[in-house]
Amino acid sequence: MPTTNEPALFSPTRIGAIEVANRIAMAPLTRSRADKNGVHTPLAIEYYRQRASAGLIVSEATNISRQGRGYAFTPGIYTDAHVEAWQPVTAAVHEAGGKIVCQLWHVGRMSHVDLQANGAAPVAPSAIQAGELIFLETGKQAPPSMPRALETDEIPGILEDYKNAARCAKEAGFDGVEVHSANCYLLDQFVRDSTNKRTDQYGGSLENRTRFPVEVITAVSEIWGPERVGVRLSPLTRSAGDTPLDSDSQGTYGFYVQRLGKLGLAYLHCIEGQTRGVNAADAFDFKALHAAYGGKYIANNSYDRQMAIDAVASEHAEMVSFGRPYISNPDLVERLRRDAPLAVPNQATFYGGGAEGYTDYKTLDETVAS
Ligand code: 8OZ
Repeated sequence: MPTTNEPALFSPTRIGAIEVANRIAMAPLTRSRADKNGVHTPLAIEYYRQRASAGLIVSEATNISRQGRGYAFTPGIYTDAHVEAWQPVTAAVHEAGGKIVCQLWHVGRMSHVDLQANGAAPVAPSAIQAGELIFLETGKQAPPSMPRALETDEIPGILEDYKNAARCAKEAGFDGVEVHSANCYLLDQFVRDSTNKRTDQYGGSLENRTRFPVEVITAVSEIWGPERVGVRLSPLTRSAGDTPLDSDSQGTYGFYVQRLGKLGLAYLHCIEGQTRGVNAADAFDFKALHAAYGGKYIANNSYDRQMAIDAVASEHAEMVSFGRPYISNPDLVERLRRDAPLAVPNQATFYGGGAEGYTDYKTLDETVAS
């Protein structure tokens, strides 16, 4: 049990309807180790089990549909095979005392015809091509294909895909879902005026640009109850460096989270800066964003131990999530508790491959014993 003078970071809390053992979350981490149909292998069971001492695990971004897939070997949550592969993962996390939510992902324009059914073009709010690189099944990198602008009457079908994925996540035994509305993927493409040039009710005004993301989150909440639904945002992320920001990030995301604040969600999970870059609390007022949202907030992006302790103690955040440190420190909570050194992850094994760089990182106790 935590001692009374232990920082609040290590104490239990409740985030929406989810009771968590501590305030440390594992951020979603794309590891690209599923099979080519997005079905996890048993290695994923061990990987997530090893990390179950996190108060909350947010699964790696998980495709809600074939259309929503943009990177080879990322997992899905829309077929029976996906559900059956995730079931032992969630069971293992629960057996080890942890909680896990499924991150629901549609990449929008960040895809390639080779990853789509029948070589179809990826879909987006507007036909504007992304400048980054993505991985194909051949292992080669390629620029995303030119996307096709969604017809207004296709929107209900995508909402259905989100609902189907939310139902599948329930069947797979997750504790909730996190809607991926960050990192310049489909929902973020709708929010930003740089990627959304639509003239229907899903483009133009702030109300219109946030309409589809709010519809998705509302639809998913109908399946789970809003208190088991979180949302992830990244107002300052340019994806791999090329995607333009919104012309008024503070105003746009402030408006968006005000709408989200009315839905009674479990939490808002915010990447405070360029994803995988430095924390940029000086470039954007994340405290104002949290205040505009008004509910529980999970802070993310290059937090260290002291920053995390301070963020929870000052009530900037209810929880702090860690991404890359979780790759190489399965027992991150214990290491932070003891203020022990953190192992550095090997970048060469971030994406793709097998057990190496995935399930072979040791806990502190295993390191000391060996
Ligand atoms: C790294 C590589 C591929 C995708 C994200 C899902 O940035 C991702 C992702 C991360 O949200």
